[in-house]
Amino acid sequence: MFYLSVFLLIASILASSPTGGYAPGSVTCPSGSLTRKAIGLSPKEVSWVEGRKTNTNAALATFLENANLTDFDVQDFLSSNSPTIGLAFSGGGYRAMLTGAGELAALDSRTNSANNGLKGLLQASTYISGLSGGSWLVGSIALNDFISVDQILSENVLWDLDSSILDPDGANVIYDSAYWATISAEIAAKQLAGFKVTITDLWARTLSYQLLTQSNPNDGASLTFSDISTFDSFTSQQFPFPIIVSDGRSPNTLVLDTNSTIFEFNTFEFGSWDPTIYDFVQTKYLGSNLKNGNPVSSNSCVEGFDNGGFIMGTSSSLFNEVLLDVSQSGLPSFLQTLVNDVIINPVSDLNVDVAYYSPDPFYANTGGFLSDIVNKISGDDTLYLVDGGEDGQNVPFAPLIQPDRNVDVIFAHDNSADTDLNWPDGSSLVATYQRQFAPIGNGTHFPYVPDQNTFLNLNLTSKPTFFGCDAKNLSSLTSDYLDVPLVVYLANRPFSYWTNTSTYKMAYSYEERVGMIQNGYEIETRFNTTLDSQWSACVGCAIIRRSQERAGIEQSEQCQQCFAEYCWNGDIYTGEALGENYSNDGLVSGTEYYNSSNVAGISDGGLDLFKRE
Ligand SMILES: *[C@@H]1O[C@H](CO)[C@@H](O)[C@H](O)[C@H]1NC(C)=O
Ligand SMILES: *[C@@H]1O[C@H](CO)[C@@H](O)[C@H](O)[C@H]1NC(C)=O
Ligand SMILES: *[C@@H]1O[C@H](CO)[C@@H](O)[C@H](O)[C@H]1NC(C)=O
Ligand SMILES: *[C@@H]1O[C@H](CO)[C@@H](O)[C@H](O)[C@H]1NC(C)=O
Ligand SMILES: *[C@@H]1O[C@H](CO)[C@@H](O)[C@H](O)[C@H]1NC(C)=O
Ligand SMILES: *[C@@H]1O[C@H](CO)[C@@H](O)[C@H](O)[C@H]1NC(C)=O
Ligand SMILES: *[C@@H]1O[C@H](CO)[C@@H](O)[C@H](O)[C@H]1NC(C)=O
Ligand SMILES: *[C@@H]1O[C@H](CO)[C@@H](O)[C@H](O)[C@H]1NC(C)=O
Ligand SMILES: CC(=O)N[C@H]1CO[C@H](CO)[C@@H](O)[C@@H]1O
Repeated sequence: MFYLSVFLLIASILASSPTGGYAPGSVTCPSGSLTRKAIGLSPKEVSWVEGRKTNTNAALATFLENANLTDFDVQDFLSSNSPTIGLAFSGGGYRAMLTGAGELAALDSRTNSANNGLKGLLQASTYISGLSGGSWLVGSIALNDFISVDQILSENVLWDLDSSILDPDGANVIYDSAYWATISAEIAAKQLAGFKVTITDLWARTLSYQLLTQSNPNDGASLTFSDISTFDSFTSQQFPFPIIVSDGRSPNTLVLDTNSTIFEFNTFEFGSWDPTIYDFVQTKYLGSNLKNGNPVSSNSCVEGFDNGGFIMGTSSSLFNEVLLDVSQSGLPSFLQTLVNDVIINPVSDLNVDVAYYSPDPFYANTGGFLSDIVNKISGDDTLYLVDGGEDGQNVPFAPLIQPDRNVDVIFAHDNSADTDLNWPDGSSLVATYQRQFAPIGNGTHFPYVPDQNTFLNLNLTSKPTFFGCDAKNLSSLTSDYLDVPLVVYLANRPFSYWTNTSTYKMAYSYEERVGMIQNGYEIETRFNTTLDSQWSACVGCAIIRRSQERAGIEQSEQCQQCFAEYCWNGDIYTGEALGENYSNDGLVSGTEYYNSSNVAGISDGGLDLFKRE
């Protein structure tokens, strides 16, 4: 079974990048425009989601039947309602990837564990988004034909993080030099094919050795993000629609704020819903030279630019910084030049984390309003993309709050390092909440959330918290308040393992990986439901809430109790700051759901470069 899937993967890899390697290659252009305005979903996504709904409805029926909701008729409900569920996985390096993996595994019906009350919710979800470290999770799972976390752990072929990317085989210098030589040749080939390369290409290739299958003869060098659309598990709509997020940034600046343009990659399309771009291009033809969406020359389109590792590398480009520490003496001269350029050149230094998308697919398009901002990010023939968490929105909500996607409930997995001790404090939600009020928000909406102090001091990060529980109260945000998703917020928290490792910890032993993943599983399941036997019913109440509000159905007594327990009720913390005491140990000491004797200490060998995600 395993060998068979590897074989199938190899077969599809051979069919992707026309060069059979990392370099993109020329193909004949398809007819017609390769871009479209961001009006509605792409026809391909519409038809995929339609197929997906059959599967999610069946999985949701099973989940709701098992969740033991009282005064609720599952079949009756599903005969006229079909809630759309989105899952979001934040950035935060391997911490976010591994903790997120445990959270994901808790929702996966394939996970080999006792009933946890949530299994099958992955199968019931329509969308899954990731950025930076979260993109490694979503991307590597999707690009490996939706492999399960269980399979990754038991086969131990993916996510080998025993040694850092900088030193992939420990002390084995010969293996290392072969590794760097291969990577150098691949990136040089991309450059030779006429594409600008940056340190993001180097980051992308190294990352692929860990995230894409090692049984693959070229470690994902020719595996593209558009290839996902050819996988059996995708064409039969077995798993949610994967989306990876990245930010646009003007060249030679470090400015990123509310007004930054957010880009998404999905297997069909790449582009932005923001008014600054408001355009999508077919992912498969990224790298093609387009004018107003049409190929400049009909026999010179490009395929293979949308390399899967390159897209994950773009979303996590903050980690380019790590590569500046690599021992120069071990590197081929081509890579030495690439790395040295950003070390010694002050202008390049500002661009250390930039990925070049050149030619810019949206160059010379007619643009949206806010065209001054367009000119800054795509004013020449290159589109400049950086790490998806750099705008402070470290949980990738943007794709899930697009009204066209009709998402009813978002499970927000926040593994950010906001506090000094690397725990989340809700900053990402605050940033997404605020963005809706700027012109760049362009009709997206997000429920009310409080400030970070409230998150910490009212225990909104110490157990799951629901936001936007009562749609009517969102009528001050939009008249379409019933379409604003309810957010189930799950912040990183220690149960059996210290999952607040540094964002820049670059190596994890097998035992550390298992510890991180298990703690993620416990975050999602409320410590395997031991803290609340009603947890799965409460999750069910959150999922059905918007449908019930649309139909004017009163909540059951049980759901009202759940909402009293898990909804943020609008309170703002104004008392004496507990902040310092809170961050002294990252948790409220003495809580019933935390037992320090279960938590093994870990040594943190991570680099501490930035504290942004
Ligand atoms: C929770 O469930 C997981 C998966 O079955 C298991 O590995 C772990 O030991 C359980 N933890 C507790 C505290 O029961
Ligand atoms: C639902 O109830 C059944 C029967 O009482 C029980 O076996 C099952 O564990 C319950 N499920 C959950 C998620 O609590
Ligand atoms: C974002 O843009 C709007 C106008 O387009 C402007 O009013 C606002 O000040 C900008 N915000 C930031 C943080 O630059
Ligand atoms: C937060 O949790 C702690 C520990 O369980 C508890 O003592 C405190 O009252 C809680 N605060 C609020 C506002 O619920
Ligand atoms: C309800 O809406 C008001 C604004 O009208 C807002 O200040 C408050 O935080 C909201 N409450 C909740 C629980 O979302
Ligand atoms: C915070 O901790 C200090 C000692 O570190 C203690 O004196 C103080 O009472 C604590 N404050 C609260 C609100 O718990
Ligand atoms: C993790 O959190 C604990 C408790 O808050 C703290 O003692 C420890 O220093 C933190 N570790 C890191 C790497 O920040
Ligand atoms: C904490 O865990 C240890 C070891 O699992 C156990 O012996 C102890 O009773 C637990 N303490 C509490 C307060 O639950
Ligand atoms: C809802 C909304 O405001 N949508 C706008 C988003 O931006 C595009 C491009 O400027 C407009 O055409 C839409 O009307």
